[in-house]
Amino acid sequence: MIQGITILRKTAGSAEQQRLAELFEALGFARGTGWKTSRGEGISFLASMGQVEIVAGKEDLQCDLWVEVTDLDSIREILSKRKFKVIKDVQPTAWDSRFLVAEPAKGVQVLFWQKNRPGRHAVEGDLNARGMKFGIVVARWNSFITERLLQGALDALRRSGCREADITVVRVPGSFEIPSQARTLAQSGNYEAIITLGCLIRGETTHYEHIATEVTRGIGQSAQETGVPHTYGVLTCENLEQALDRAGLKAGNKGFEAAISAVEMVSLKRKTVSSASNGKGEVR
Ligand code: DLZ
Repeated sequence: MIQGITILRKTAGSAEQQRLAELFEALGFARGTGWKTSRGEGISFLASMGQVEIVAGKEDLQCDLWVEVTDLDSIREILSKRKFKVIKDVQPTAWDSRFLVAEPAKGVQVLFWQKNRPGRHAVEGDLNARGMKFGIVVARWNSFITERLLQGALDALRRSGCREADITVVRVPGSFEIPSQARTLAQSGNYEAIITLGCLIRGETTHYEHIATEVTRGIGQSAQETGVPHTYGVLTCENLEQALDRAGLKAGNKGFEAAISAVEMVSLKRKTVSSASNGKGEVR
């Protein structure tokens, strides 16, 4: 199983390395776990969305790192303000995007690019959770499954840059108790989103349908009435095998998905609330 992929690039010296780190922090990357020994230092950054791309054919742009961004012009501004070297200024690519290339440290070239969007683009939340506060409500019933969902959710939050101190985990007896606790957390005003995790298995649950309906309705109602985004990581399964699949075995981890959705919803809410309040309907 792949745990992570790291691109290593040696800098000319520590000053260059710090300068690179400064750039990535200015762009909103969250710091990962670095290391420092007598042999040197590694400063790591977490990418909120990562991919490995293997390219064949015609691609002339050779850079150490490619970073897709939502607003290339803001990146250009940050680079100028912080006096980072831009070696290729904003220009079109051959694939309906725009890019620029910076050299934030000697010999290290970073390409930033943004897809062209026809007309006015849709507003989307980002996946950077730095500075966001989350409440997680997790049911103890079927804890064999729900603890896996919780690990998935925590993993997603950490990887998108959320600090441990900004996450509160609350355990409730069963899924039926999730909505009321979710509402309590939402009403406290201390959290920007609530992530709900539980597991209902038809085989062992009398009135399965009623409980599932009630839990779903309760979570939705809490979200609507408090205005705090809630995301839904409650599995409703026929049997244990199906539950295991959805808790990380074969069909992803629903806890991970619920946490990523929470990050996106907080970001989206921040953007849309600020656009509503500036009166111009402008969202960046
Ligand atoms: C009682 C019960 C049953 C039978 N099955 C489940 C289940 O599959 N998943 C779950 O999260 N909770 C279950 N519960 C517990 C109820 O959700 C609730 O905690 C209790 O009925 C106490 O109110």
